[in-house]
Amino acid sequence: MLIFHNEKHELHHGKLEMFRGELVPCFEVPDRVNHVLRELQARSLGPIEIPPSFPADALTRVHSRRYVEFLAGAWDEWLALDPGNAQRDAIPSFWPIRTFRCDVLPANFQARLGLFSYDAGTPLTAGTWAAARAGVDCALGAAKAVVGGARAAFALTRPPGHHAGADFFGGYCFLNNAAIAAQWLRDAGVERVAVLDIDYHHGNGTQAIFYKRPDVFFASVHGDPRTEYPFYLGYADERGEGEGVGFNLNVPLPRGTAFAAWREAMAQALRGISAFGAKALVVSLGVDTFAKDPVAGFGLQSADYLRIGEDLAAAGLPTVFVFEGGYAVDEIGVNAVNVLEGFRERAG
Ligand code: 6XA
Ligand code: ZN
Repeated sequence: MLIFHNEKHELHHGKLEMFRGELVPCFEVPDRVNHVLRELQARSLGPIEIPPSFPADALTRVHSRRYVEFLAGAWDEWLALDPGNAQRDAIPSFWPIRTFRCDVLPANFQARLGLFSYDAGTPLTAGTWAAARAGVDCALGAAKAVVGGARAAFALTRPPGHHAGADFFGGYCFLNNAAIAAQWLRDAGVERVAVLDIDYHHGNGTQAIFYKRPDVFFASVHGDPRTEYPFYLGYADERGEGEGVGFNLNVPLPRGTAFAAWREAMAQALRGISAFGAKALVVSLGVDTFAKDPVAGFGLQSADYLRIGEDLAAAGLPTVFVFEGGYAVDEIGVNAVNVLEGFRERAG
């Protein structure tokens, strides 16, 4: 399996995030990817490459231009406010919810930071843009490999992407790697693309990006938004809108769900993808479904990830894996690589 590694990921290293009422050290740390990389090397899953750079218009196929421009310049704006900000990450604290204007771009930086985000858990740092932008190249490198005939490819990157919408960041995500890869596959001529999100958290950004479209099917298995982040999206009755009705499938599961029930939920999502007639699959691969994950609540064990890989391979589709969440840092490498190894064993 071809693996694309984001060599700039460490440039994004948040200090603190708002979590349960206090600022705590970030869960989304560089070591996450380093553990996966070491495990990939130890188990020889395939060649590990740095991707080429892809043209920036792949970003604006999914994200709004004003959002991308804001992100690209945000750190410089933050520094211009106060040189002391070099020691502090930018964290939003105002949001224009309901009844507020979102069409006017405020001059105030903090106001724009809030306009383009939805939580206080996603610090923007000096290297966020460089890391996120290089991560998109990993996702596109993997998509290109699959269009070129590879059975599967893996984009190993952080920051993750699936919570980022067309014009907002949140949930540690800035650019939606999986959505950008799916759109790139469409633009490369793949008629119908499915995105399957198996991170613990609902991929609200990816869902929103494709919600009105019949050409990209979004399916997600995740913690029930009644109790689990991101809370405000991910219910089973969200089936798509307009031409997109019937092309969105959410399978929310209660906190505490163990592997047998989780596996049946993924089988349900894969049946939806098969009925859709997908020609390629993008998997948002989060491993925060692991029992010991500190920010999530399912009960999967390390060996279960081999079975997940096998089940995904059995779908028989060219597959782009994109790394998302997972914060049990010591086990994250084994769990993520188990999915890829299970896939490889089954795919042959
Ligand atoms: C709240 C928890 C964010 C979860 C991010 C994640 N700060 N998404 O893992 O997949
Ligand atoms: Zn997650």
